[in-house]
Amino acid sequence: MDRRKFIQAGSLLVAAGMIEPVKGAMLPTYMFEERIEGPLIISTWIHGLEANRAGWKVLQQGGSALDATVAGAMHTESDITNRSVGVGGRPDRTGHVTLDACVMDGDGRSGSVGFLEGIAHPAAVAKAVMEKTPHAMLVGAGAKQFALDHGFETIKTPIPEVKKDYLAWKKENKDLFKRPKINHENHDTIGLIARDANGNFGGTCTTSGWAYKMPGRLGDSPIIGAGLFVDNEVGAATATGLGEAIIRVAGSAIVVELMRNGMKPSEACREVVMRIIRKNKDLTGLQCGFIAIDNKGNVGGFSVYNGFNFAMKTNTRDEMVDTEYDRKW
Ligand code: SD4
Repeated sequence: MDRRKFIQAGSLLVAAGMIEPVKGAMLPTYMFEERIEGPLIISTWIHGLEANRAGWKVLQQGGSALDATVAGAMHTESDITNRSVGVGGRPDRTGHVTLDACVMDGDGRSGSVGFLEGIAHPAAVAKAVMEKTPHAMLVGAGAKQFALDHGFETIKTPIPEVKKDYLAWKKENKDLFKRPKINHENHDTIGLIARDANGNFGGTCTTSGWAYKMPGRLGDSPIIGAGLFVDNEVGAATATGLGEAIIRVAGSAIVVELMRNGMKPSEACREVVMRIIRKNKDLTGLQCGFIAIDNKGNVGGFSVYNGFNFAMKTNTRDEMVDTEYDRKW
């Protein structure tokens, strides 16, 4: 029996009351039953389509998976309509737009920046941290100085539309600890993972983080093992959603470890999402989603709530994929 039929048969057995479903969960499913050959790049959310195309150019020219994901991330960082990444990002509650990003390659090299203000491409700065320093992470004023010393492009943030929204928010919003609603209407962090023509993996994650966060707050996106993890021996995973919940389960690192122990990408993503669900009594607004690729070319994802999707580009595909989820909004 092939896997699709197996899953359908499983669903029928559940419907007929012949097997018990896991409480509050769906049967594990696989987004793709084919094993994808050759280079591939996948990225969170709809803006991933264009980011993937930018990354694909690098892959087509024989470039590395890491460089492809950085190119894709930089594309999204330049998009002034994106409210959670780069130049168009929303500020913290004091009006400062602070950007976070990390990169990792399949040999375990990584770089990261956090709380970086006024620099257009945190993903590229994260890569420079990896390549040009003995460190894994630079934050705040030090990260900015490093970026300036290395000639990275500067920006003025928040951009006027974002500042207008911020001022309106400040007037109306007294509940400073309210959770953001991260769903299909309000999302944008981009996590990209890829496999290149040599079979090497790489990934990048970049964000302006939780809108109106406390100053100094970092989410999962610049944290290696939380927002991103890559290992050529296994594959790669990246995350989007409420960073605090993702950090607390070491999300992307665990997805990769579960794949190392034999789970398919969707199963591994689902297992980490279910841990998040078990650990958080209040799931109001707590959207988190993971996507992953394994070194056999299986691709998958899973999210807490419906509405999460990812973009996928391969030699034959250029499309959005809806992930499975545990809860409905
Ligand atoms: C964060 N994970 O800073 C990011 C936010 C996000 O879609 O993914 N938004 O917590």
